[in-house]
Amino acid sequence: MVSLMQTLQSLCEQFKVSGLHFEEGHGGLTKAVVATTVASGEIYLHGAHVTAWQPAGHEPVLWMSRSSLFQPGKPIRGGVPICFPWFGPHASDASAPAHGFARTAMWEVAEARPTAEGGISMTLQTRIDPFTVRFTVEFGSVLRMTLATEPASGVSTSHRFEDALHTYFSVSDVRNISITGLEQVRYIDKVDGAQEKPATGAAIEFTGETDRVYLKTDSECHLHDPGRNRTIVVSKSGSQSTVIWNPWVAKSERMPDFGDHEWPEMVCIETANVGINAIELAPNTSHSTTVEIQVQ
Ligand code: TA6
Repeated sequence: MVSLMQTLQSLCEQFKVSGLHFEEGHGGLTKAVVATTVASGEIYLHGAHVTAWQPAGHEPVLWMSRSSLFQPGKPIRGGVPICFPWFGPHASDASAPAHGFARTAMWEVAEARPTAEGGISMTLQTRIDPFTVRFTVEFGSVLRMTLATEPASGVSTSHRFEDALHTYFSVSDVRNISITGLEQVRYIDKVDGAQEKPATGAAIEFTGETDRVYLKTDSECHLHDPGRNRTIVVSKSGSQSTVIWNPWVAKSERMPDFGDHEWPEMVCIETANVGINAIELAPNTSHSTTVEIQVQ
């Protein structure tokens, strides 16, 4: 499949949907802007990266760093990075980009349409050998995102991949929130030697750098934020791992695209298939990882 790079003009001509337009975003990167009665949002073609979602009647839900880069070859910091076809550092190649190629790849818009409730659904696609991936985002009263992976044409053998929708949530203060839903799940503690630890039986609260990979779980998570007087519900399908992350002080200071004082503003709840939950994709099959986010 050879497709011309989509220009701003070609996108505007091809996808005429009320409530959707394309414009030049930060760093001159092309983004789609959604503005409807049910929700607003943004997605960059760079990395198929959702950078904003705000359902009608609520404050913005996703967090973006004010230090984020917007450059070819660099990931955007915040919103919903797509981690694929591996999560974290590459298992054997130290020169390979963290979290894989998807979040710095150029994706193309395959579809854009209105939804029954008056939102917008968009599908972007790219090829990351030996896979093709399609990312469908529904900007509505619920933010629904699906990463669908299948073998690229002509691939006749099985291939393993990891994936994660690495969602950054905006919170009043990470020291004053809690996350429920994972009380009964074992996890790998990446800030304590990647030890596997037993279920805590308690809600997750934050008193320091937190980087936990919960395995073999399809649990729904609730992010309780009394400072914003809201609970954010994160439900999923096709995902057996959930990652919870806040960098806290020292790690924030080590990341050039993350402001030193931004860490209290965010928490990541990531919908994933990593480690023992990685996917082995057989020829002529596909896998979809879906997350649905809504505000109560
Ligand atoms: O999801 C948590 C994590 O794997 C952390 O270890 C941290 O590295 C974070 O992802 C961000 O990774 P990035 O490559 O975007 O800086």
